[in-house]
Amino acid sequence: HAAEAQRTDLMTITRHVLNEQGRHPESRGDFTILLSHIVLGCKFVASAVNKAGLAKLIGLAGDTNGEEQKKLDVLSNEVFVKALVSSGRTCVLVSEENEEAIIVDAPLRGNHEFDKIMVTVSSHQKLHGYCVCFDPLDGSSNIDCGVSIGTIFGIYMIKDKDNVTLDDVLQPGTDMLAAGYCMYGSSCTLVLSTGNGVNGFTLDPSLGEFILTHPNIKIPNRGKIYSVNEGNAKNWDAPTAKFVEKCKFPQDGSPSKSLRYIGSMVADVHRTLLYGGIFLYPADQKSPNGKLRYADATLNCKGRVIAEVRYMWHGSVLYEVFPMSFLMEQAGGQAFTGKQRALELVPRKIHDRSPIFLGSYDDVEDIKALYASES
Ligand code: AHM
Ligand code: MG
Repeated sequence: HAAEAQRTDLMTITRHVLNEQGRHPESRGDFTILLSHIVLGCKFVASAVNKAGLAKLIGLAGDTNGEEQKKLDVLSNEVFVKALVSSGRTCVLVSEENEEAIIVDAPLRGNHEFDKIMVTVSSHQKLHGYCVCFDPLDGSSNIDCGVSIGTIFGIYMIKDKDNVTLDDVLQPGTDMLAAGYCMYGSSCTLVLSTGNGVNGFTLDPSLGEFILTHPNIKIPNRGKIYSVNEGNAKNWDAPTAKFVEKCKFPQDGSPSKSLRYIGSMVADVHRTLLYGGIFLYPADQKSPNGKLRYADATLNCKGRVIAEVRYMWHGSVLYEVFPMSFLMEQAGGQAFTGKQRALELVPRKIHDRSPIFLGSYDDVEDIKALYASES
């Protein structure tokens, strides 16, 4: 009977978030509204990703005038920006695809008449405004061969939505209100935390709804898998190299770990969250004396050389490192930069990057110990 009850009593993502909201009597549903727009973006991208191969080969209906199809990442970005702005709850958007932060026009920050009627706020009350940092479609190298890709997002509350500045975005990850990702894989899975554990929802295409399939995800304390681009090994620093050596040739009698690396952060992190283990995007010292300089991505760069930056930082702080670190901690794991707890970073620029080690609590303890013994 219990199994039957599960099948007929569907916990959709909206219902779940509304339930959570019930614990905060002061809340008026602004977050639920924002989230429903994010969910819409994810559904759109899921459908576009599914059609992408076909669209390329035979073209899609409606695309008759020979215009080139928009690249999926560009299309996804447009969809998310429009969905977020039309939620009427966003003040600032930071997207991997946009060099500058998008400051939402004041009338669209939840002040318009429609909302005043719908949400019945009295004149002295203000609707909540949010900042959303996102990578609309991460894992671009995997798009054309049909391997899993994903959307990543992190959400902050804006303090004063009538005076929005970039400082509202350049906050430590510990200030984040919620974070999540959606993976477009063999199934479409949305993983979300609003600071009260982590839950996973799978898209039922026949219903068009995300259904709670992975309640209260906890990452195993130790895992059997490590995940890293070993092609960069010659540029690793000593702690990373030692760590990976130990994964392959453990000295303490424990079994060696398996290597899994997809090259889509969402897919690699999702597997890490469910199976345990560690995902590494280490600092990359690309010179014999460790001093060669690569861009720190302040220009949305992909490896463009500029002066005086020592490493090529990989994970973007705002829309990769913070959301994934938030989820890991919420699931009982850890996230570390090689120097500090990842969520305590304070980004100086919106496209700042950082090395990242995240996953099972004990596995991350090991890499922390190696860095500590180095300094
Ligand atoms: P993208 O922003 O071009 O999509 O690249 C981001 C992806 C991440 O998802 C993944 O972790 C990383 O690039 C893999 O990089 P590499 O192929 O250098 O190992
Ligand atoms: Mg990316």
